[in-house]
Amino acid sequence: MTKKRVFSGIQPTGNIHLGNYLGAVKNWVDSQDEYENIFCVVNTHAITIRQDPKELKKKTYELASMLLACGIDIAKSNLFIQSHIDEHAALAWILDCHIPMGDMSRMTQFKDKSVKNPKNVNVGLFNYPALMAADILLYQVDDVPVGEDQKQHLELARDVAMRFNRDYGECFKIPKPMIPAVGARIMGLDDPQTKMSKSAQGENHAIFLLDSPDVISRKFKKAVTDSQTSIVFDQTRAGLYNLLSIYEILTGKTREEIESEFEGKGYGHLKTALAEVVIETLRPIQENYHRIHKETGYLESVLYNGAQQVRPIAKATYDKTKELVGLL
Ligand code: AQP
Repeated sequence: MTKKRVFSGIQPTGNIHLGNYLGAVKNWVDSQDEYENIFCVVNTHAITIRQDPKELKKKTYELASMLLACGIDIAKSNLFIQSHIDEHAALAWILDCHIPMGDMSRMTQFKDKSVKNPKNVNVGLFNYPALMAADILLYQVDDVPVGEDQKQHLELARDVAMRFNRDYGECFKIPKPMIPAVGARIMGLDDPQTKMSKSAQGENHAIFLLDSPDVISRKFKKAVTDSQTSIVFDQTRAGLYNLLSIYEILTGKTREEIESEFEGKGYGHLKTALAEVVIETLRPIQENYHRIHKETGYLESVLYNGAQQVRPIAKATYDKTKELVGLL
């Protein structure tokens, strides 16, 4: 039986954090055997926010090393860099011409990011979802494993694909979101009302995958909770719920087991236990990262081969699209 195909991407816009890991990367790694996997460092998306060119290139390779360090196995998965395949940007243009302004204007990420970057609200930032739709539709994928924040973009990708198929004839497979039940939206430790984000400023906002044990302990100690005392899964207590969710995913324990583990104990206990679990989870990832990142030749060959393998799929879809709209 042929395996279903998944595609997902991550931006080299900063340091990868626990939200990216739990909401996306961990799931990519855990389900590698089940699927035919295509993963991508989406550097073309990253320039929707102004980047230092040298830093962008450095971050792109660091992120690719980190994905391998997290357990992306090139024997089971394809890993490449978005800008190495020109069809992403080219298909995005054709899709742009088929997405109503009204649909695009509803995207909440554009609104959030324009507020965060008022000096550079560019057309690319607005069109970001068309490029994301192209990333996915090029590879005729079944499922897209992403965090909750990408759900709206994925709906737009599905809509444009269905509209295109209806108007021009069958071209794109309609992808489905694959959003984890827990961890789909890890919140900032300093502000549990906002999602953990690479580009947020606060010193204690995010746990980065390369943070040292001391830094991880310090950030959890400072994590915002509330003035109550019981340690229970209660969504209305956002800070506590966030910490418990991270603990739940990383320990694999049930909610009942966790609540009884911390019964009668204070937030300090939870924060210490959580820091230990995160430190132990990240220890092998950090060791792998430092080893892989030194092997520049190896990394470049992985990414080159990755692009070589998937380019024919991208090209076939793009050529079909061009033909259907009368461009070929
Ligand atoms: N806080 C989060 N909780 C769960 N999942 C998350 N993801 C991002 N933040 C969280 C998921 O990580 C994947 C890669 O994200 P991205 O690099 O494409 O960019 P993003 O969603 O815009 O992530 P950031 O960290 O907030 O980056 P910046 O600050 O650059 O915008 C996606 O699957 C995403 O859902």
